[in-house]
Amino acid sequence: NSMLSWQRTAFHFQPEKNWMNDPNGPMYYKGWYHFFYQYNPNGAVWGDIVWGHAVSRDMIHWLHLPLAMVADQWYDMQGVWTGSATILPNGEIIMLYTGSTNESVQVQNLAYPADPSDPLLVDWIKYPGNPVLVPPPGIGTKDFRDPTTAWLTSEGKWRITIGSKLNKTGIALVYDTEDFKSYELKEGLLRAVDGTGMWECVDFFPVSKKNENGLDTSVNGDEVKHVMKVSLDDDRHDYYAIGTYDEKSVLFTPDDAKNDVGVGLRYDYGIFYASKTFYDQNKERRLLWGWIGESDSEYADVAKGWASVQSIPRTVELDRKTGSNLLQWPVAEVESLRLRSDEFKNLKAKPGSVVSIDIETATQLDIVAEFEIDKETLEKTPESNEEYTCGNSGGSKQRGALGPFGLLVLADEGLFEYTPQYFYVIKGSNGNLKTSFCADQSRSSQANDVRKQIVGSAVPVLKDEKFSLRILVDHSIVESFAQGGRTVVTSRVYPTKAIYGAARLFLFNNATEATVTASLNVWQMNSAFIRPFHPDQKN
Ligand code: DQQ
Repeated sequence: NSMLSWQRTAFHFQPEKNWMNDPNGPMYYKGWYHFFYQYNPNGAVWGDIVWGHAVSRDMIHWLHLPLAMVADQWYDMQGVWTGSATILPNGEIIMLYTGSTNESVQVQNLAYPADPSDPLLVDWIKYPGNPVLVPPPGIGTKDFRDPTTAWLTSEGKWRITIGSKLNKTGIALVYDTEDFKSYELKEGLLRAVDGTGMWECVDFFPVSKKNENGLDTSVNGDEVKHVMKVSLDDDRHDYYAIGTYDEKSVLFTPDDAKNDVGVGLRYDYGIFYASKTFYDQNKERRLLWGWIGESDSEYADVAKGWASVQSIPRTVELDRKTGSNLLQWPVAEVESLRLRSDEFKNLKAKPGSVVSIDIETATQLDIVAEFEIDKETLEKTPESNEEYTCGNSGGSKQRGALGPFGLLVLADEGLFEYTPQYFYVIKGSNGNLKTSFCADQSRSSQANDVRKQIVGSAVPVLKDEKFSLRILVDHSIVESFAQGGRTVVTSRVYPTKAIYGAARLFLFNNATEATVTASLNVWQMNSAFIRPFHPDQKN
């Protein structure tokens, strides 16, 4: 359907057609990044789930490969669901995934490459003794899924965790294994949080307290903190907590009880779900993949013949300045797509103004921007006890003394359509600034069959920091990283006018008092090659 084809991405991963959801088993092997994903080969809606597979040298340019695993056994007849890869010290690859059986029971299965010498890992073998795990007593047969990457215990066993629930309490079960075929259920739970419901796609990994390097999943000790992430089936968002992992008691304890697993911090305050990290031993970093769904109707998905994209992989590290949140940032490889750049220095935006940013087209962009509020206004603005949350606000139209200000992306010349990515700043007690970062989708499209929310969250802005923003724009996708990736917001937007050459970029300042000074670097982005598979490419 060519009318809707502009919404396809230029540099975000997507299959040629049909439905995609969770990222599965990401890893780096013999020079290639492997990416598997939940895929419906038969249509643009969820169902008939199997594992799609693609490989890349840089996670930007992809080669699609044949389906890695299909639903051909009693133990995965209703779906080859989400799973994770573990690379053993001897280089062997272990894939654990959830199967929905012929009776719709959720079980865990083991698979491995048929030919480990094939860097593309085209063929996969399912272990004949599958399933290796069935729901334990007391756990619902449909509440037991998404095994993690395994990590080593100090006694040399492998440990995994699997999400579940007990009534409305989200829980993570823990198993130890020596051979990935037989498992011992540990007493107790890695974590349990009341009221959070089913925990899907649990992820558990260490981050360094010392530097920006990522760590292998098995690293533990004084120099690391642990991160636990859950995907809440009930509200469809990915929540993480930072804390400590006690191997002996098999327990994760969050640093801050308010920010426990499933109730505090989110990876992304927009649309981003079922994410999964892996350790990239090639470049010593931890990378995060997340499923970015659609905000349009199922009807529109069927009409366009596809649904969902994947985020640009993000590096994840502990924010060593705050110590209390992660930093996410698009992998450096995406910068290889940068073409011409336009630089704008010290643009002044008066209260209540919109300034056109003179670049050619604005559908494929990488934007780096910094903003400052004029000091005089900051000083004379009275302290206020206003509370602001993006979702309950009037979006970019709600005016305060010091904000909102930011950028209008995917806008058309006449401003019939635009999607503000903005900061809202409040001068609180003792002159401390409280900052929110939000994306306002309410005027993103004149179409009426799409969801248009105002989303975002508080973002720490430390003393002497400017307000900073990185935005990737790719047709219907906007990924925004505020303050170096402390707060991230991804939007899917479906403009009808701001498409192709008609898309524009604007600076705006809707504050009533402050003048904002902005400096921007805007790159036009090349399209990535995403190539279909041809059988003769196999060898
Ligand atoms: N998607 C998979 C499940 C997982 C869910 C099925 C999360 O394994 O819990 O497609 O989106």
